[in-house]
Amino acid sequence: MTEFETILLERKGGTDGKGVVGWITLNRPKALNALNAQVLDDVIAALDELDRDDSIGAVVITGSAKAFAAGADIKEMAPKSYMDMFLADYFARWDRLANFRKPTIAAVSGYALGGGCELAMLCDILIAGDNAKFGQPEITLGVIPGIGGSQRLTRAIGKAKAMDLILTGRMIGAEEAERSGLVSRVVPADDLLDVALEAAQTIASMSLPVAMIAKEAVNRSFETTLAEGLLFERRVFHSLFATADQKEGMAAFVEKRPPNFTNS
Ligand code: CO8
Repeated sequence: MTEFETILLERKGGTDGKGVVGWITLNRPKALNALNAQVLDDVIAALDELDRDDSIGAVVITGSAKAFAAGADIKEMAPKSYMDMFLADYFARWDRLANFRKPTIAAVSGYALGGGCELAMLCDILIAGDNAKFGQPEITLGVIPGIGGSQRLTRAIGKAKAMDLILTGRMIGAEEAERSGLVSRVVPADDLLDVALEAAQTIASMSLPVAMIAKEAVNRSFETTLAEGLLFERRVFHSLFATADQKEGMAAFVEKRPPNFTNS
């Protein structure tokens, strides 16, 4: 796999009949994985590579034990003018992750602040170590969240809690994050990477097109009415009966054996 300046890109899993996982580790330890332009370029290039690789069925993004990411790079942003930010449409390209079609898991240990919390929320599933700390402290820097925090956090945890975090800038721990609906699982910090790999391998063992369609269906719920979303789901559900993987999955159940999906 390609080598990058600010991230490590690996391929994991794939043994014992398990699915193959693309593994991205943010790697700017001296800056607590602060997200600068290079990190963005590297993550996008890695996602492009993982997208092209048909053997990859899920992707995990993680950081270090101390920090998933402590936010956008404040030192890079500090001197910028309005026109710098506007003309570059600063950080709009993180949409690449939101629009990435294969399932993604954020495995969060330590700080996930500002852009770090937003990066985790761009993933489909968020698994936290019990040492994780989440927050949107932008207001303490004289700005507001800029990679979706005011929108995705509010959808994830509701208005009262989102207002609390965004207006006070306070951090919450993993337990409060799970209670609030931001996080799907909290696990002992030492087990985080194993649990994330296990979950990603499980997803990668499914039919990739079916997993991609399931992800699309859940994401529709954020963009449309209930009636339209339900119709979308039902029509897509019907369409899966044109796939070999539906035939295989149901035949395997009836024959009491594991399915052998062929992504077709
Ligand atoms: N940017 C740049 N450098 C950082 C960042 C950051 N976000 N966070 C930490 N660092 C650096 C520190 O400057 C320090 O570097 P140095 O050793 O050269 O002084 C190094 O990482 C270690 O950090 P600390 O010494 O501060 O470590 P502590 O353990 O004492 O504290 C904290 C850890 C609490 C996480 C602390 O580092 C902190 O508060 N960091 C900033 C958190 C923050 O405010 N994040 C939000 C950033 S703003 C943002 O994300 C906006 C996103 C939207 C932008 C979109 C634009 C459109």
